[in-house]
Amino acid sequence: MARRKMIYEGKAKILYEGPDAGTVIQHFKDDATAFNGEKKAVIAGKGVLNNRISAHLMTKLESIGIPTHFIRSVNMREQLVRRVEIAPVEVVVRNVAAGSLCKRLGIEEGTVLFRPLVEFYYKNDDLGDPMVNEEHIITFGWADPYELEEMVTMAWRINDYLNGLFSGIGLRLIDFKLEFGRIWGEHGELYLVLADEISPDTCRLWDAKTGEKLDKDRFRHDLGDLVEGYQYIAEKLGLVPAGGILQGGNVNEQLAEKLEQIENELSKERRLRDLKPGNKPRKP
Ligand code: AIR
Ligand code: ASP
Repeated sequence: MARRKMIYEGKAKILYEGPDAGTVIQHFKDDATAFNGEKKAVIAGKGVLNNRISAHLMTKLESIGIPTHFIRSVNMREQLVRRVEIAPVEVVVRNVAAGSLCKRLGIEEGTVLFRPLVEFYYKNDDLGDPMVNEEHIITFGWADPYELEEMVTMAWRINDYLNGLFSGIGLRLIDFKLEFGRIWGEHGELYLVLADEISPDTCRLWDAKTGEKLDKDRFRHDLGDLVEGYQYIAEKLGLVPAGGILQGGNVNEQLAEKLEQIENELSKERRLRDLKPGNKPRKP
């Protein structure tokens, strides 16, 4: 393959220039980090599973009218996405208390919140992604009031939809983090789309019956094999066959490529789709 130009390397993903203007290849690494990069490991299979899970969830969300950056899967570790400018705001939605909410406010882990809680964090590694409120976001221009409103509206819809999807397969969606990106249209209009990834790296998912934690908390708090948890989620979503895609600790590449082909067959006509009309274009 011709040398590709790298645009950005993050903790868990690399972005390369895509084949067409306005596109990017999003590559999922096997690297796992936690606590702002303090804890690190390379975990075989993580990238492949996150790529598949995120592609699937983005496609589902697109089908209910959430505009996303996702275009199509390229191979077992990579997907073609639209090039966006990421807003430096992480939107977290919580249904059940866990993680930093418990730490910060002394709430018992597992407490069901009487309504979903939306929080904002300033995306800045040097500062450790501090929690901020709407006033900070608007004062410092990280997003404008219209964008913020759109982000929250989308976050609520995504939460409703994903809650249903996961509860239907015996999983509880505890919380998750979203990132949004801006795309400029031909006439200078601005669109906001869901970007980054939705995967067990960015969601907490517990088994509904046993309460077992299946997400990245396994790595953060040494709760068990990370890939086993991710594979279980992918299996429940119908994305990998029972037994998973690992063979003796390594990815069964032949099987993974075959699954990718099937997925792309299904989405052959899913090329550069039009941006969703529900996402009102407006002047920046
Ligand atoms: N998250 C936040 N920053 C990075 C990530 N991945 C996700 C976590 C968790 C949710 O946001 O994976 O699902 C809330 O995280 P926390 O640490 O604030 O409790
Ligand atoms: N991915 C982030 C980090 O490396 C946060 C996390 O998921 O814990 O610190």
